[in-house]
Amino acid sequence: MINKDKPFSFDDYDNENIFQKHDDFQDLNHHSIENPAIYSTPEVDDDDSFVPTSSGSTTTVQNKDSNFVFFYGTSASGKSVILSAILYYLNSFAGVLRPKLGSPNSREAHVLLADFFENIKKGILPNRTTRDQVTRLDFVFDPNNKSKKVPPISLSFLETAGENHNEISRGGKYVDGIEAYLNSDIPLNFIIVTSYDRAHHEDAKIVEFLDYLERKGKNLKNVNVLLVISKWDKSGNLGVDNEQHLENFISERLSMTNNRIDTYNLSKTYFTIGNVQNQAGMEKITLLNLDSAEIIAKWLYHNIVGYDLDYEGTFWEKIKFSFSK
Ligand SMILES: Nc1nc2c(ncn2[C@@H]2O[C@H](COP(=O)(O)OP(=O)(O)OP(=O)(O)O)[C@@H](O)[C@H]2O)c(=O)[nH]1
Ligand SMILES: [Mg+2]
Repeated sequence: MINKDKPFSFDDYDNENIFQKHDDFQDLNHHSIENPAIYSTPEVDDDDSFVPTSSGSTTTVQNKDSNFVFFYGTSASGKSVILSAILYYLNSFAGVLRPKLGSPNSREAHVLLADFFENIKKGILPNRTTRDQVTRLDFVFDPNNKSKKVPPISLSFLETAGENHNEISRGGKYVDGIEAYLNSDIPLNFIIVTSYDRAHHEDAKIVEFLDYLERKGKNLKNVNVLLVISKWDKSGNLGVDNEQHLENFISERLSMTNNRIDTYNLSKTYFTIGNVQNQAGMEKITLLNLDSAEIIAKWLYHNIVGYDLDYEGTFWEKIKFSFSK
């Protein structure tokens, strides 16, 4: 399914100008969200009291020229591990991932990325995400595949703590920092994470989230949503024997979610970071397996660009160009 919104691609820009967009970029942590619509209280004349009104939304998203990836999942469902595995895969095997030029990520986001890469190689899992903070990681991903059909893209990952996602249950709302992204007219891709061992408790919550998106005016038929069953290694296997295995799991344990997925034709997959073992009270990765991270990364790229990351066009393109000379 392709984003209706036009993906942000560097093909649309002349490189000279892109690097001049510095002032678009603020500190990319939650400082990036300002409150332009909140008026300060004016001096009040005794006889003529005046209460300022705020116009609509009080928070806006800065720098919308990107493809946003929003993770949904309860605490410890595995969101940060999936994010770090996707980043690691993109940067180590599929191409180069670099912080977006002119958009110095907040120090915190830089630290997060450096930690991810350093730790994952040592088998150390990422730290738990801090509540109420939206960490925004802005990158340019430059694929190794040099086909013209496989352009560099801009990716902005939104990392939030699972605790925040509990806030939307029973008609609640997210903190403003998260709401701002969901209210904005930006290309959003959603990765919904629930784990192998907890999925059966989270069926209703996931449906609530999908309803929430619809209330926000997102037509699920046009939005990219991927359901990921994380910690699949807990099944005793690093993969699935066949597609039916995953289908059965989802229809048994997540029947309501499954129903929505089928209605809206959304995507589903599983994820595992490899083998995880408890060593002296601490969970550590004892075998790193990036196969499922690769599937998610490729899903993302395909949805944004409309072509596969490993699109085999280069050879034909070369022939075409040599003929047309
Ligand atoms: N066996 C196994 N355990 C995993 C896997 N991924 C994550 N875990 C475990 O789940 C824990 C939580 O993972 P996180 O990615 O930090 O979870 P999160 O959803 O980001 O949690 P919050 O930041 O609290 O919202 C990890 O510390 C691991 O112990 C996996 O693929 N396999
Ligand atoms: Mg996290």
